Amino acid sequence: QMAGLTADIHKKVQDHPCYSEEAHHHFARMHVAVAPACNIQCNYCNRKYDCSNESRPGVVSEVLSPAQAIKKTLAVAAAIPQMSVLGIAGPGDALANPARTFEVFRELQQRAPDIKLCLSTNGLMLPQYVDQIAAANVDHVTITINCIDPDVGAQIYPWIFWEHRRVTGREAAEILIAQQQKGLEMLVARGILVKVNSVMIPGINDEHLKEVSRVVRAKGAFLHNVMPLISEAEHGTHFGLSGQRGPTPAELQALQDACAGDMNMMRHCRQCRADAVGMLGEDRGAEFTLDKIEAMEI
Ligand code: CLF
Ligand code: SF4
Repeated sequence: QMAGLTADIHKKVQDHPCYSEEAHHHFARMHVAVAPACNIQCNYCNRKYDCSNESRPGVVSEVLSPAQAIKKTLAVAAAIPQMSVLGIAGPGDALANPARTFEVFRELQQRAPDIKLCLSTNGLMLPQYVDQIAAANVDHVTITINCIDPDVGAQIYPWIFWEHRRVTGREAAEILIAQQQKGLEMLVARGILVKVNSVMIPGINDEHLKEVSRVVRAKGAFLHNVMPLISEAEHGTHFGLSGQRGPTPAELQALQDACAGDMNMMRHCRQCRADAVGMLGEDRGAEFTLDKIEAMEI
């Protein structure tokens, strides 16, 4: 599946547990929850919980200051030798909290240059920050792209916050889609590896995601990760409360197979929390709570 990579790309993916199926058996990732604000509303999100663009809804992460996040990262890196990647993936949107996000990246680049930096975003502010992302040595960016058709998007995103005002409906989806696609092209042009996450929402974007997959591949995305909508009513999301169902495992796999004709598919995503620590599927966060970290000498 990953055959034929250039040496440069191989180097970038070989120790990233999300970008390489093989690497996830040997390398760990961690997230620091430094990004509380968000600039859009997704119908599959409950804003009280973590960003479900990148993670499983229904869990809440303790928000850290940049200084606390840096200390935590250094502590985890010292304790878990397999820890190769630091990601910022919420609990809101990394680029809706740019000062906090880039402070963490800048400091870590100085103090722990071996740790790969990873960023996950809804893409709304991506074009404005591509230069800063490249300057921060971030090699891996995930954009959540659920549609390229604004009529589909209007059913997923009730509003976005754009240029100091709230924009709703089809117009909101149009702006978000344009920003995501432009951001993708700009990242690819700078040699940054892009993973596209898509949330599969039966009856809304499931058929459409095949076209999304073709388009993002044509623009140079490296990997596509189709994740199932999680819509239990207790998560309190719009979709959950309105009775929208998530896909069955068979439906998810059929769509992943259909998209796989076009590009590398990620099939080992564990929908991690915004404060996840450890190997994929493992959560060692309880060993690194704030009180424990504050007590450590780093
Ligand atoms: Fe984190 Fe995401 Fe980077 Fe990985 S997670 S910011 S790319 S380091 Fe990975 Fe977790 Fe799936 Fe995300 S398994 S939810 S794809
Ligand atoms: Fe929620 Fe993430 Fe969507 Fe923002 S981008 S509304 S935090 S799922």
